[in-house]
Amino acid sequence: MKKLMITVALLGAMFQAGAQDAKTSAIPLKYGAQYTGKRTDDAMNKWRSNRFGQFIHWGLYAIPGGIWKGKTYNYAAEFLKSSAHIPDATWDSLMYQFNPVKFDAKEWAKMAKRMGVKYMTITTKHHEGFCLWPSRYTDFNVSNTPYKKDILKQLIEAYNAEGIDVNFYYSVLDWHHPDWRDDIKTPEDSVAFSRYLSFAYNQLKELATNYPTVKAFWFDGTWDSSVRFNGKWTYEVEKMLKEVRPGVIVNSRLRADDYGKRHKDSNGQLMGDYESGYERRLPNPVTDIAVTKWDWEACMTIPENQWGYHKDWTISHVKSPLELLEMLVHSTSMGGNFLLNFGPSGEGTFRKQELDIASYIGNWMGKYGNVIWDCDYAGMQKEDWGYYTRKKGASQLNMVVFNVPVSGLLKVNTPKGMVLDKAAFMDAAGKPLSVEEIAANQYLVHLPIKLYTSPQVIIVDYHEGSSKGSYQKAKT
Ligand code: FHN
Repeated sequence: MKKLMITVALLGAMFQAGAQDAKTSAIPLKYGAQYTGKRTDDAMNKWRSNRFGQFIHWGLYAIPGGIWKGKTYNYAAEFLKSSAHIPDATWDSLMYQFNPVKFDAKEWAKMAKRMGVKYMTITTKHHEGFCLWPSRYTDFNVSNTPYKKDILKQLIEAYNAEGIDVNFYYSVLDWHHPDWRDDIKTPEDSVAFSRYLSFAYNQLKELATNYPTVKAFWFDGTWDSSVRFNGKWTYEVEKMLKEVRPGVIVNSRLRADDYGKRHKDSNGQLMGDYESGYERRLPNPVTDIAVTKWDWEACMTIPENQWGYHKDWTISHVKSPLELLEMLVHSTSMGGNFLLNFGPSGEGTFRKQELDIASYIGNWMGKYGNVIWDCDYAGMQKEDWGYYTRKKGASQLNMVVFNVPVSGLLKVNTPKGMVLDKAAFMDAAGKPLSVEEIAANQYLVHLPIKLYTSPQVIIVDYHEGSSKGSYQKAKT
């Protein structure tokens, strides 16, 4: 019934909008996008310049690690409670086993620093409802485990000490809380869910207040109709967070507008400070190029779909360091951030594949991180050999080459007015590569013919001007 009423209201609003002056054909919204375009304040500029982040999914689900009573469940390990149909009380009792004796926040932060990430997003509370901080609003938190200590406090101190920003993931979906509802079917549902929304609001205010260096909130678990049709609550949460923590950044998964639209409101405007719908996928460099108009972030698992720790990674493809590095470069080349997920074990350790990936990417970032950090979409079409990035305001173009053609010739199609002057490998600046203009706004960069076993970075100097040669257009 509610959805029918909303549909009628939306149709009415659209009709009304149609009757309005063509220039303001927007549907009137109380809880739609608060602004259009990109934020340009210091906090958002820093978030954008970070480019590379570490996602960490850690909770009680790390203890069973996808296996229950000897049976392996192939679905995402953080969903084991539902995959294995585990009763609430049984699952909640895992709290009394949570004692990550090998957890060392400083070691985690040092690994992250070496990997080249500039921010880390930690699951403060995932769908299971267990809190990694001593929340005063629920006993289902780390202070009531054998471990006792505040995980968030240790992580924030350790990562901030390494110069890495910390953001909070928060799942609105909460399987543990008795007042959670995925849909409002009865007046009792409505009363209970209102209590739940107050609980979640208070927890979020607690997080924003007690951890003052938090830089962003990463909302999840907001897809159910109970949240979607509570646009007012989502609006009030974002408003509160930005009052408690001025400059704080909120992803697009929180807000819902007056009609239950998420990410983009009923007028197609992005809600939240960046688009966070790219999950285990990246925008297409051609068909999704519009994404460069706003800030966005892609989050990525190392296996096909494991966010929390799963004991058995043989059940799906495990992405190689090179695959993940290319995703990072791809994201930067389209003006987005790349958030790579790690799922520590119940003891607080990372598996060998995660450590190897961190080490490989870290070695590359140690040499070439300046073509990622503080870099953006270069405004040029994607080439077959790889990706362009460009530091804001610089008159240099970065070419990150993953696929060297057998010819050794890298074609560069420049926008009108860009003239290439010289090019050289980033780590061989003194040995220029040959740059040949072959047509209007078309060049070839000549590479030595040899086997390349890692992504090559070429820095190109250019100036504003027009092509030297005069090229006859074909008469067809
Ligand atoms: O269900 C969650 C999942 O466990 C994980 O947290 C991802 C991360 O983006 N979000 C949801 C699935 O879309």
